[in-house]
Amino acid sequence: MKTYTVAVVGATGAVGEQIIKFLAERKFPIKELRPLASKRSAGNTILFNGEEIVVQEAVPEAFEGVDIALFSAGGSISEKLAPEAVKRGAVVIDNTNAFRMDPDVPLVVPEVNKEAIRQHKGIIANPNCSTIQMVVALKPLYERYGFDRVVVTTFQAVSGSGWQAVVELEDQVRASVNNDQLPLKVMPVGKLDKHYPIAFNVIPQCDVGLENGYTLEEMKMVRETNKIFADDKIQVTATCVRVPVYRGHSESVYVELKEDFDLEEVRELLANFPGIVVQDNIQEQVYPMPNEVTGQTEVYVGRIRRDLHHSHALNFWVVADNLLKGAATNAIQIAEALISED
Ligand code: 25A
Ligand code: L14
Repeated sequence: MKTYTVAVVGATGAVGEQIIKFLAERKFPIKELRPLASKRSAGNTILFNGEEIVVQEAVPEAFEGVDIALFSAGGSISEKLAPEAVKRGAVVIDNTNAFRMDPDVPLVVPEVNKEAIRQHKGIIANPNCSTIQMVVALKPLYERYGFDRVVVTTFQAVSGSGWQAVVELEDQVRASVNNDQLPLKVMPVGKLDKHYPIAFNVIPQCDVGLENGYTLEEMKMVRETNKIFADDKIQVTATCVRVPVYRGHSESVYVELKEDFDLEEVRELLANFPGIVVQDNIQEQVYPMPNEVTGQTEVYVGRIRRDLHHSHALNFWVVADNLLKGAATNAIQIAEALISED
């Protein structure tokens, strides 16, 4: 079997760590794993298949001989280093927002648009975590009924913003309980000056605010959905909210289908779709929650119900592990699809 040299940029980060764990679990055909991170982490070791591997600094030369490079170290690192990796012959699978809307870069969720991978010119983009779980849940509905209107509200875990945000939530919970002063460094957006507590709070902002009144995270959901379905007629409106959850994004989705539907058929379509698990029985209190999907690779759907007012509209709840299907799992599924063509 052909084997590959795989670099992971951001190997010590929240997503990079899951990528490395998952490459081992899925038995990805690896010749050499090359964990890359900032200078801070260079020299540390990570465990891969029981073997200790030294983390190297992510510099252009580190991509010599690399076949596949998985990037999860933030947009500015990808902008700088992804072209360097491509120049040296690697295919880049990028987890950041840097190239997603570039017309030369396929934006891929394998369950939805795997065939787009073939058009790559060196870089393939992994969509935003909130977009991925929504489009997986929408895909079987799109195929069967079509739709052009989606309204979504997200409830996003702090790990989406990286390790520092996870540590911040834990520290704030401890400080709150002890009546100590709260550390305020990351939420809602690390690189902005103003910070609010996320412990025992809800913040209606993920990523930076834009002139149109939406946040960048909300606009990612809008544009990425159009690109993934290759359908500019789909109208998405998003409200993205940060909640004090470590891991697992939840979303409330309203979708106006193009024709009337049978609710049982919708449940079956969703349940039979690869990558979706339906947990749906409100009377028995069955529905997905972030605490329970942590560590799972599927997209979980529940609270499926007919809208009370619009005859073709449906409401549902969708939960997935943002570090797995929202990032690492999707990236590795792209890599697997890529090498299946070799
Ligand atoms: O720039 P942006 O777009 O705003 O985004 C930056 C953030 O996006 C995260 C990324 O996560 C980062 O915080 N990110 C990127 N894609 C993501 C996605 N799809 C995503 N988050 C969710 N979904 P992160 O903070 O978890 O990881 C950052 C990784 O990037 C490496 N890095 C940073 N600067 C770099 C660089 N690599 C190369 N060149 C640079 N200039 C970074 O390496 C990390 O791998 P590091 O050495 O700087 O960080 C290691 C530090 O992380 C802390 N840490 C690690 N593990 C743990 C931990 N803390 C607590 N518990 C742990 N288990 C340590 O503090 C360590 O020092
Ligand atoms: O665009 O802070 O992939 O939750 C996804 C997670 C940006 C940050 C992306 C978060 C990131 C976002």
